[in-house]
Amino acid sequence: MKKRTTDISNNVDSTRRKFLLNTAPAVGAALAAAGAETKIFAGSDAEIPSIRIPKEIPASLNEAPKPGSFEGQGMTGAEVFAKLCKEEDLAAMFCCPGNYTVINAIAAAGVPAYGGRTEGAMCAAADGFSRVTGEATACSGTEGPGFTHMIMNIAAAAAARTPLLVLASNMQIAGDDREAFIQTAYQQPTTTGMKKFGKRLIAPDRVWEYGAYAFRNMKSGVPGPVHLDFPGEVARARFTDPAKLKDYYTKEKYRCESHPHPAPKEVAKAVELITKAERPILIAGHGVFHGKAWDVLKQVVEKHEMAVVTSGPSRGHFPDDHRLSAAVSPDALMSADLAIFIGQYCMPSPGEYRFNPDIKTIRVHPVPEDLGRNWPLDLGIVADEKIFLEALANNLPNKKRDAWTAELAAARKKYDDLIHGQYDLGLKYSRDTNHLHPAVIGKEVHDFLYKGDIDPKQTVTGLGGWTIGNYTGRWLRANRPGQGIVCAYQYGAIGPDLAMVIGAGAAVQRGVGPQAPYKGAPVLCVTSDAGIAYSMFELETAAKYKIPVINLVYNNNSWGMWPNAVTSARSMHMYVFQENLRYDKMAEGLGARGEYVRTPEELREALKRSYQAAAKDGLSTLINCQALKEFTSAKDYPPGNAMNAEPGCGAFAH
Ligand SMILES: Cc1ncc(C[n+]2csc(CCOP(=O)(O)OP(=O)(O)O)c2C)c(N)n1
Repeated sequence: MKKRTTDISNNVDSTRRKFLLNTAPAVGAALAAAGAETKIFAGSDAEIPSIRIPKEIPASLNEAPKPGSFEGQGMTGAEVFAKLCKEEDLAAMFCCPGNYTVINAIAAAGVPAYGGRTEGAMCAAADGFSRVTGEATACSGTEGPGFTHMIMNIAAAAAARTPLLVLASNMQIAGDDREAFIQTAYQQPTTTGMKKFGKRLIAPDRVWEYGAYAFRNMKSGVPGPVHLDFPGEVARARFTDPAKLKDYYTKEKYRCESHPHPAPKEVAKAVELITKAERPILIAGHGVFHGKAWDVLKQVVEKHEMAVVTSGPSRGHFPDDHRLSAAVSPDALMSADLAIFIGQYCMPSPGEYRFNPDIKTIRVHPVPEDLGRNWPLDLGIVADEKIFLEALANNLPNKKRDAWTAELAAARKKYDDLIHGQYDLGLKYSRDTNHLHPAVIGKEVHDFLYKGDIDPKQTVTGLGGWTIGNYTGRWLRANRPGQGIVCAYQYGAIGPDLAMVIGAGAAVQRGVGPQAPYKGAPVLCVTSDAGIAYSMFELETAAKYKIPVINLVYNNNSWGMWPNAVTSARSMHMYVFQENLRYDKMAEGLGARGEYVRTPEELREALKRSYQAAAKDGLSTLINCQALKEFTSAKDYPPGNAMNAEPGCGAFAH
């Protein structure tokens, strides 16, 4: 029998420090060092055992990969599929148990795998990992209930064009339409409208072929979710001879790396339009991030002095702190006379962007079908984003645009004054009420991450919530590729935020892609009290894998839409919660740290403590920021809640 570990210390901090001193930073090694005797949270009652990481976790994380082989017993269908996932560098898989044969095979093949508490949150975590790296990731759950729990976050990933592999199943084709045993679900119709490609596999010998379909779709053109469901007959089929598999050839043969090049006369036309314009603005969409085109982007706009604003679910592929960035100068947007959309996967309609209705438009996109949708074009070009930017770098002349850059700088100053004015007012409200106004939270986080001792390019942030999302969006910055994720991007889901940032944190912990220079750094999430309900339990997942997340909860005791109930006498109870809930204490119960703050000073100190615990010891913290629901209302606390200009920082629709 296992020895029961009890903790007789009442001093939680000193116990944690002892534990942390024994802990190495890297994932497997850290958890191996932690081992079965690790105490993460010390209860005061000697009879109650401490929360701890069981030895099975580090032991299984440190196991060497063991891919299947055609020798002997042969490979299962799941192992064949896992082999393809590994050869395609599937960056990570997030799952809850279910679809057992498939998840075990993928983990055994050596794909980094994570197990969490809800399938929906695991789907968001996989999305978050992809949003900060551009890599394809997977999520998985059991056929009926696990899969349907993911739906909101599959739809959010579709809106964000995430290369997300949705895997689910367990049941057998033999049980189709019979309600045999439990859980059978018609999966593919359920993801209609939320995927780029999907298939229920029915022929075991086509498992490799459909794996190829999946990665061809995720890695070509505009990415998007792919949904494969794996009945038992496919997952558990056995193959001892690769010749029995249909289309069993390598990725070099089942997809290609050829990308569309713009015609020279199209480049010449673009150069002419850009050179003639007085105030051009380049909208660098998700395709610029996916195409890793950030260096050539900077080269082009510096050479020719264009304004740039990033759009999409990932931010930072052009730095917000660059003098040519229009992300924090919304007043300049209206005077732009030429918009150059590059890699804008999800197009707004005119009026949704704060541009002059007469603005001329060039749009560069890797597939022709979307050109001209929603937004009228003066020039549409089918091209790979990076290849087009390279052509511009070679063909655009050097140009100075002193009037335009001066206007950008003046607009930036005006915006800065505006948000500082909101902060001053928020500070007054905070002092008057002894509750934290959202403008104060935004400014405190900003100063802490970008104005103090921390490298302003280091910390990945993710943002959700309604009132808090709008306020904090004005203060968060993305100064390098993959530094910021917009959790609510386009789909507007409340709640995936923390799970998404934990996924992003896993990518930072492993130093994947643009996260490599910041490997192991803490990540920070700002979410709401309504939002935390959807992801809260994943603090346990963060603790289990030692992914250090600092999670601020804007606790205004309500769904921020409560003003909708004001004129409906029997409604308010549906919009408000119990007041002063202790999300921080719940976090402690899940193996994270908790902080409860009501003043700017308390928040500042909590941020410092939390970052230190995260950076040094891999611990996560939930900072419960106590607010008042009335801060949302312009009548009670002007200016109340308002959405931000798009495109720019704080934009989330496009
Ligand atoms: C899953 C989900 N449910 C409901 C909504 C509709 N909705 C949009 S914003 C909002 C209020 C959210 O309140 P909260 O997240 O607490 O934000 P706060 O204003 O307090 O920052 C609601 C209900 C939504 N977008 N997503």
